[in-house]
Amino acid sequence: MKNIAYLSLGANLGDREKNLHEAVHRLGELGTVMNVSGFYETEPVDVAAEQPWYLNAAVALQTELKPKDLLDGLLALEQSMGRQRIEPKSPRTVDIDIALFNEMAVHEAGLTIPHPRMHLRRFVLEPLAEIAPEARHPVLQRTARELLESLPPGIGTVRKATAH
Ligand code: PH2
Ligand code: MG
Ligand code: MG
Repeated sequence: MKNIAYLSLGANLGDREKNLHEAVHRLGELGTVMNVSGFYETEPVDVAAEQPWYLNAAVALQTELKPKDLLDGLLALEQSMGRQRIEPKSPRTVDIDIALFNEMAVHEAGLTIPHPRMHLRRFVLEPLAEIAPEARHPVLQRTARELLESLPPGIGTVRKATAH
């Protein structure tokens, strides 16, 4: 069974660009990378203290893994790239979140799909709409493009950084 997962990648520690490139490469261990967005320079949102700006991107991954197994693989990948979980939302070498998985809604311990805040976050929706404007949020019944267009302007600046 082939699934399509849309992943949101973010880094704001170390060589952010190198970290994202390495993460994309390593995602090949969990499936087939079908598409990668450009990299976006983004203002931190939802964080307690001041921290560096992020580089964010989106990836379409075709995978045979079930959602929970994909999550476990992503957490192991993050860890092997030196991610330290000091406290929630602290700066990180790489964070890889499952934004969408097919058009499934999943509620398990430690895993909610669609990602519960993806529809509010420009740093997720801009890269996602670049590679999959028609990807649909199964609960809100809106495409990535529609969700992006309905965001209020202003909060959380997002700029295209490189075409990678
Ligand atoms: N990730 C967070 C919290 N805030 N802000 C930006 N710009 N990019 C992120 O990837 C990000 C964030 C929690 O994972
Ligand atoms: Mg995250
Ligand atoms: Mg995460």
